[in-house]
Amino acid sequence: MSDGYVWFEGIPFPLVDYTPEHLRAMQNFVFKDEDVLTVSFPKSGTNWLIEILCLIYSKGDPTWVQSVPIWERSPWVENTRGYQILKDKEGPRLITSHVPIHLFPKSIFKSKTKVIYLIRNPRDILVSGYFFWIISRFVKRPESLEQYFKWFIQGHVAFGSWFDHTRGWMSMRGQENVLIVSYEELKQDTRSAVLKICHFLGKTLEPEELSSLLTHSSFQVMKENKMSNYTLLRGWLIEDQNGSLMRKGISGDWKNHFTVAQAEAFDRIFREKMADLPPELFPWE
Ligand code: PPS
Repeated sequence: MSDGYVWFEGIPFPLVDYTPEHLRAMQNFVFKDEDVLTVSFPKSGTNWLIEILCLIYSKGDPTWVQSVPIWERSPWVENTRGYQILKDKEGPRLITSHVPIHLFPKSIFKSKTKVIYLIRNPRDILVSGYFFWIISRFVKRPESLEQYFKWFIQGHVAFGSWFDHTRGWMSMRGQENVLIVSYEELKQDTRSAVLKICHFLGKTLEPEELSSLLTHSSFQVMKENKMSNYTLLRGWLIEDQNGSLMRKGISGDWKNHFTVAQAEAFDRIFREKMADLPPELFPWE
């Protein structure tokens, strides 16, 4: 442990619930064909997607999302608590991860596990991360957005470089068991994005089930749901007594926080690092 992170294979991980020993053991986790894996870089809207998946599996019935903490419904394979839950779980499992592809359990590449990779404008991820880490206790806390901007560009933030993470997981696009979903499409037309996810999972919802799903996964309802908004972790992982995962829930908030110079620098770096990927993969301005 050093520098406000647990380092493993050159990647910074959060301090709480992560150890190098566990991260090494996690690499032998065995995925089953019937599992559904959500993968994302932190602050991409992961918990929103988990809530949607839970409501697809409960056919819009909110009982599950209102009674079980979100991190137990779709545990993170890379943290010790999540792993404990997952290893004893029978039947199809919802599983979550932020781990970069090169450190991920290799069993994923041999299984038919359905993988959803969630992307979001990295500028919004940066801003969302900054405002969350300054109220949290489990990753290195930045002193200013300017400082966090530099760390983010260097990849010295939890789970490493967004650019490497995205390039790595995007290499699986086009495979039958892989779906790419963006925060922006979820925001723009949640219903259509949910139907796309249902189709990928081979699930159907009756109109009233879909309508209930849309209500219970909305920002306002999730913000009030203590099983999903992380307020249960206040005093432990979240220091601020008013702190919540649910901050603004919008696209484009970076425009309220980046200076013109930062916006230009980010554009330049994005172009350099992502030049060989088709621009249509990234549906944001
Ligand atoms: S984490 O801690 O990495 O798992 O965070 P993650 O869940 O990936 O991302 C948190 C951001 O997602 C927003 N969010 C939502 N937006 C819209 N609708 C819904 N229902 C929703 N649920 C979560 C949350 O507000 C964080 O984004 P910001 O920009 O900070 O508001």
